Amino acid sequence: MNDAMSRYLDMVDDPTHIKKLTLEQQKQLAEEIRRELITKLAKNGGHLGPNLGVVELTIALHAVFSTPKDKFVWDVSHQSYVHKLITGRKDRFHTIRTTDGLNGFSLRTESEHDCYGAGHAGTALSAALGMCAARDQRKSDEHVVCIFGDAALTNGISFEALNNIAHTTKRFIGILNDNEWSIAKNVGAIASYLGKLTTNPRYNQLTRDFATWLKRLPKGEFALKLGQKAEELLKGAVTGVAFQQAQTGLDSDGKGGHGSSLIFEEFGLRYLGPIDGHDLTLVIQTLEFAKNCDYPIVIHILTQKGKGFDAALKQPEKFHGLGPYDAQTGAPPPAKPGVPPMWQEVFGKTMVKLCQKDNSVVGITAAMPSGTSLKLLEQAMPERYYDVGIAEEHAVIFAAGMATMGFHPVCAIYSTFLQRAYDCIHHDVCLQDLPVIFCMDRAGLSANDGPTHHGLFDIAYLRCLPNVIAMAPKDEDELADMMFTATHQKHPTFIRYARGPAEGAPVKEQPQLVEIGKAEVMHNFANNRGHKVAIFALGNMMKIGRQAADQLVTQGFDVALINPRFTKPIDDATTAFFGQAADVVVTLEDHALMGGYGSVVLELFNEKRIHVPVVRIGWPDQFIEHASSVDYLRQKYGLTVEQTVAKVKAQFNAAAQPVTTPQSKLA
Ligand SMILES: Cc1ncc(C[n+]2csc(CCOP(=O)(O)OP(=O)(O)O)c2C)c(N)n1
Repeated sequence: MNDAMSRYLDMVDDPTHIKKLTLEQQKQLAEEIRRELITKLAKNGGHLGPNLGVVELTIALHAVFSTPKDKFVWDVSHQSYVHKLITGRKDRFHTIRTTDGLNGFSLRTESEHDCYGAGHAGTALSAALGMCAARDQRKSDEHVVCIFGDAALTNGISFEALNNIAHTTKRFIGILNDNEWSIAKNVGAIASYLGKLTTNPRYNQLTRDFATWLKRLPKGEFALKLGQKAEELLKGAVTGVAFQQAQTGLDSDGKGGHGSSLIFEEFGLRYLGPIDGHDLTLVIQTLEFAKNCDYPIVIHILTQKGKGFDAALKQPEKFHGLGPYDAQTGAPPPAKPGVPPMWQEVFGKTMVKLCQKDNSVVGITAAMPSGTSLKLLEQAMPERYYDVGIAEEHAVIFAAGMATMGFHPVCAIYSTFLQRAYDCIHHDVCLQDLPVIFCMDRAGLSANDGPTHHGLFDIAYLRCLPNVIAMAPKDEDELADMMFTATHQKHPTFIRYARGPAEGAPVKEQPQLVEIGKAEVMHNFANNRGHKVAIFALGNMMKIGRQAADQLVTQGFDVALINPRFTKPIDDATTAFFGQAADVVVTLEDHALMGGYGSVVLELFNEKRIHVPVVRIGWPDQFIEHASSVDYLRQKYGLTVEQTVAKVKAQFNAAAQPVTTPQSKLA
């Protein structure tokens, strides 16, 4: 039954079909789903490793519970692809993370089976508890199951939720999906603690009532087989000692784990595990048990990231989330020649250079060593590198603490994830005016990830805070200069740069200081009697600015091109000068228009009473969807050379029309 024509997967159009399959058929389905993941994701990439790890868990969840009535809340939700395949989206699965295709995360608008949207880590326990509270309020009976990874436990919000669960509800099912990996290897004391739970028989006692419950399963032939298999596997997965203890009640008070300092039990949650998360039989039985519990429970399952694909098992970090790959070998396509280095790579190399020269500089990442390339510092100077886990708030306050002692800590955090640490930026860094440096990666679009990952708001959320110095480099050489400049400041500094390839500018051997608040005039007016257009192109929008300038010059306009460099403090004098001299000003930014760089310029013109039309090019006031490419989205939303030129010309055409002022209307 495993040829392409007769797959069980083809029969599963919605989750009720899972319940109609026998256990053996469900196991076969698991293999088919693994194959589907490996082959379908090869073309466009995606979160392969995490999804290969939750195949049995997801089948078991749908075998035991019934969505959409019951609720599954996935933390981050990058591991919800199997859930998507089972919940009526398999025919569109090949479109995942592409234009008009499925989103790579749970999305409430995509399916009634996605009860909660996510993309940022650590939200699932709180959201699931909120659903439990709502259920209890309205006295309905649905089950809420929260699936969270071991790395979610490095996150503060998860603990805020854990602290609150036992006081809020009697019915809460948490599944701790422990594969020992965040994106990189999981870090910190909790990771070590989970390791102990897994390997130390003193901790992993099976509970007496669960063991009894397993033995009492109905004696039908099918169920008996399940029970026997579970017993064997339990012995294997949890160690013989633990299982015997559970059977005899040795060292157990019958509730399981009490007295063995299990952290979950201290939080008032029943802890069960660890169990083999790839043993479908066992996972189903454990979930059945949890379904009948009238107390909050956490089931600790052990899974392997990348299970079923050798390449992914060997390189869990690389296969956490990746681009296209060969479905047989896992190898990426050959690199295209002539592609500039990534912004991230230049950042990582510059960090090493800065740390080598300046003892006050250290690097901090919140679980993103490879994404940010801070791993280059880890490799070169591990003593100057900190991975604090998925803990952006902690990262920022930790940096603030170091800064009080004379250090220049560099927090490499994606623009979108830094949003979580906003109060820490305000209260701990800016209010105390500490020289923490923020390198805000992925400022701009993260096209195939979509709205949870686009970094389009940082200029707006930072510019209102006093003491901030905020910059955006036009190319990678200027990024290095800005990082170097930041290490010489006594104030908080923020540098935003995009995902992906930089501009191909040669990077100087030694970076140079940039004057704070000083723009760079790339090209001044020619004063040739053409209409004057001043283009302020921020950061990575310089390329579009340059090309738009060239086109406008060809069409007879007199164009000045300015690299603003700073969004705070901006270069008042240069900005005002060009505002006064130009007939039309253009601002270009890879950021939301509302509150962004264009707004900064408008405010300055207003203060200085400069009356010039300003064409602002940036992202509109809506959440931008995911798509196959940045170019597609820029085209769709008007951030292109052609549309910039067209808007400038439209501005002149509008100015040529007779103006209908309020007076002329009255007359
Ligand atoms: C706030 C936030 N910081 C960082 C990330 C990037 N990120 C995505 S998944 C992930 C690791 C998740 O690990 P875990 O929860 O253990 O799940 P696994 O992938 O191992 O199944 C990280 C750090 C994020 N999504 N959100």
